Amino acid sequence: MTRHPCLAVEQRWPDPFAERYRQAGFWRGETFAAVLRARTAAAPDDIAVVAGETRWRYRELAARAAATAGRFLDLGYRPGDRVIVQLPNIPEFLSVAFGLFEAGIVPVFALPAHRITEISHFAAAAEASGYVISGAADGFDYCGLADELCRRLPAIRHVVVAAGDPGRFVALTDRPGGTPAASAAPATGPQASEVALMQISGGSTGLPKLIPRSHDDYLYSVRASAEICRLDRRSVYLGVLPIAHNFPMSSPGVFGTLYAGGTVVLSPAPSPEIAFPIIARERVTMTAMVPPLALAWLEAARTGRHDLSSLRVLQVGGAKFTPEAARRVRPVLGTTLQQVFGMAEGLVNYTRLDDPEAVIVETQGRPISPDDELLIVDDDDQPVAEGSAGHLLTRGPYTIRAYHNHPAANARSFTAEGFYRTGDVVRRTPDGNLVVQGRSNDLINRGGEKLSAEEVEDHLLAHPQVHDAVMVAVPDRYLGERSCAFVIARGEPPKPADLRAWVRDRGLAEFKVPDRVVFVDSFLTTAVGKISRGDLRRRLAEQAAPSPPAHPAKG
Ligand code: AMP
Ligand code: DBH
Repeated sequence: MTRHPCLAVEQRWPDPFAERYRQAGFWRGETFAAVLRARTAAAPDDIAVVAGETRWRYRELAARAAATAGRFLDLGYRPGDRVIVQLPNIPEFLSVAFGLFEAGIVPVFALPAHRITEISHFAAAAEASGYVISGAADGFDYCGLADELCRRLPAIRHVVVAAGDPGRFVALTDRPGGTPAASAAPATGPQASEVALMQISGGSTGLPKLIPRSHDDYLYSVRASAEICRLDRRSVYLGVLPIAHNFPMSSPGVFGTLYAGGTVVLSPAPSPEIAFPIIARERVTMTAMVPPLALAWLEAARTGRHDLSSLRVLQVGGAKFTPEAARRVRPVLGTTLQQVFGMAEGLVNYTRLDDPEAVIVETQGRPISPDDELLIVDDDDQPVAEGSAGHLLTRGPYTIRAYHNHPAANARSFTAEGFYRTGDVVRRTPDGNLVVQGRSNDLINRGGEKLSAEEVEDHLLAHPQVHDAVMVAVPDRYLGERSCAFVIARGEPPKPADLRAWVRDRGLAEFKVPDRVVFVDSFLTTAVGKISRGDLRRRLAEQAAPSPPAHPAKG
């Protein structure tokens, strides 16, 4: 029997909801593989992907995806199997993704910044049996990471290196004894109601969680996003953020661009020095970025050395973009700003391209779907007065009902009625747009890169000279937030730089290393009896210095 990647019972939308979403035409029974087939049939010679000198037409992308699907099936992978994909912005990202979609194998998209601790956690949580990397990229040796992963997790049967010469696609390790029991290759492709891929949550408590997205729900958000952004065959989308992230992947991102039959251009790095010449050369029409990068682009564009006249839409999201910075986008870059407030769990809000300038610069927009249900509630889950700030809860046709295999997180993150607790504090303006006011949980948003205070604290606590540690967000002019770890030493305090090196050496992504380490004798200056760690974090955040310099020295 071939196992198909079905949603688990708790992840399914209850029947009346599923029926409504199908009736409304949101869920169309389309799969990612069918979308690529349709675009390829319609315009096989249109350019699908550009990266440096590499240009793949739709038929070439489709052929490579088919070859990838065949290769994985030959290696013994079957629909429903899960594979960790950790690739930078290279064309093979898309041929691997569509290849796995076609075979019904579920890619779990890790970020290039993730390191062994995170990758082994994802692989274990997803029960992954394969790992796709690019070899070396950005000066980091992913093969070394793969070796370590294989040592830790015998369930990883293959490491696939998909990069370099575009034709190359090799299994690095065919691990002895790892060949799966032969089962028939699937007679039919995956169904739209099944899991297409898994995204990774920023995660406010402890380790990141896996987010299962079905073809139906993810493609709805991709298609509707492409419509909101008016993408078509002539659109040229520049991927500057790592496209493994949900925002540049699907809002509308690279998938939305391919959905519309447009061209995806991949930038090897997000800096203006690299990206501006690419925009000029490829006549890029749209791109997406986080606020700190938008500030850098605004600064660089003032010199006006590059022709950015093709750029029509600049999306900014992932963290709060201040109205002051937002106001400069049109005059400096000559493009329409679109604010995007989304989450890998589902809900995405956009300002619309023809909104009044005040809405575009002052709000984070409104939901994609008329069936997105939003509640803004107080600490007791009761609705706040219209216009007041409160916790945002949501459910709808592309917001998950449960994380992958994580009952404890599901109990915390979803209400009994199936609403997802976003952890964001928002208010709604009279015209229905959302303004993000802050967070209600202990997720630190470092310029769009999310990290859990608790996850890093656990690593700090493992240090022999650390008695206790609490990490908080401190406001920062450039990144929005930075991390500051308050530490009570055991005996002689270690050097802050050594403690930061300790966290890095534990195999965590660099963005999780505390920006500052402050040693204290105790966490509380006043006696307050019992206090939750959450309260403690909030108190320490208030004590922390308001804002370090724009480019503080690490240490
Ligand atoms: P993640 O869980 O990693 O997908 O990150 C989603 C979170 O990023 C949201 O819940 C928000 O806290 C934050 N976020 C995303 N876009 C924006 C935005 N435009 N403004 C403020 N916060 C944002
Ligand atoms: O921050 C995010 O996760 C995010 C931001 C904008 C996102 O997932 C999205 C749009 O889809």
